[in-house]
Amino acid sequence: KIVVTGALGQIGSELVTKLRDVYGTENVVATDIRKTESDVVNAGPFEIVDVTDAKAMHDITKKYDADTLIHLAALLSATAEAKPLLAWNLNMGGLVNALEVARELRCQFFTPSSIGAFGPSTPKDNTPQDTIQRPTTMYGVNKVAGELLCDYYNQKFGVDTRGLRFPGLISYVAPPGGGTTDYAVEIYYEALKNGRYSSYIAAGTYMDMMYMPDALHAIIDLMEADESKLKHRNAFNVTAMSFEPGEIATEIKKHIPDFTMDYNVDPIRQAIADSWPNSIDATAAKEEWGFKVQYDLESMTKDMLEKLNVKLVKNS
Ligand code: VAH
Repeated sequence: KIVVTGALGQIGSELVTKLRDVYGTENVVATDIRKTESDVVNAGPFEIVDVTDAKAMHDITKKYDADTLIHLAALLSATAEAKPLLAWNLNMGGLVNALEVARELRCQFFTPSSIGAFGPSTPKDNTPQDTIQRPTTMYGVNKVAGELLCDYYNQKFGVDTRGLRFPGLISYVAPPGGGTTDYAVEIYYEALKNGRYSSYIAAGTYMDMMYMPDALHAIIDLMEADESKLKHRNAFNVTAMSFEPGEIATEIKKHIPDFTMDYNVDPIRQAIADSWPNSIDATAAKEEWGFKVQYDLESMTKDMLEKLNVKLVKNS
């Protein structure tokens, strides 16, 4: 059985559905701090869990006799920068609670890292798997500390911890909350609803991105990989594409010719984006567990606009 924290978040809301398809609905327990009217809550086992409550996490994992813990509950970069102490307490407190549960109950463990784990002194182009990591955001501090803590639990206690440094993830099911890369999701919603978008990230700002279906496959492929083949654990660089706002706007215009974009840069999220790489190198992931992607900017945009259009029409 698999327990997922943060199951109602951007990754969780799609990963739970995917895991239930692959491993069976009853084998995937979704947990989050709140309940919503959604398939994640109504279509399979769901529990309210506050990840800062170590006992609650332990009891739920034990109740379902889980052998895998996927810890997704966290504050993303922009929210973390606005509330750094809350971010430290939730992101690090939740992580150490989850790692303790994995140690005590012998669970395999996954938690995401991010391109946010790199900073201004990291090589910006084709950022290597092993390189300097001095992030200047609270989110980045949390992600680097999280990577080190997960490696420590593997080396010290033998917990099978694995992680992925995700780029910006683009999805049409649950929009992200509080991220810096969220512009690349919002732009599709706005293009369909209003035919225009005002980007809070400046032209020419390159960031790595990935379509959610590829991110879900990467999590499952990594967790099912032969442990003896892994030279790295926490966490693998993974990416599908790197683009700047003008390029995604141009791709959208191929489908919505009247679409226009202008810029209203948010200095806080721009500063976060400027501290991150332009593009990262995913060779280690490809070599050690066969990482691959299906979607590039063109195929993602086509699929995203089609699926989002259906969703917006249905909800209108
Ligand atoms: C964020 N979407 O913007 C997340 C992610 C690489 C970006 O970590 O904070």
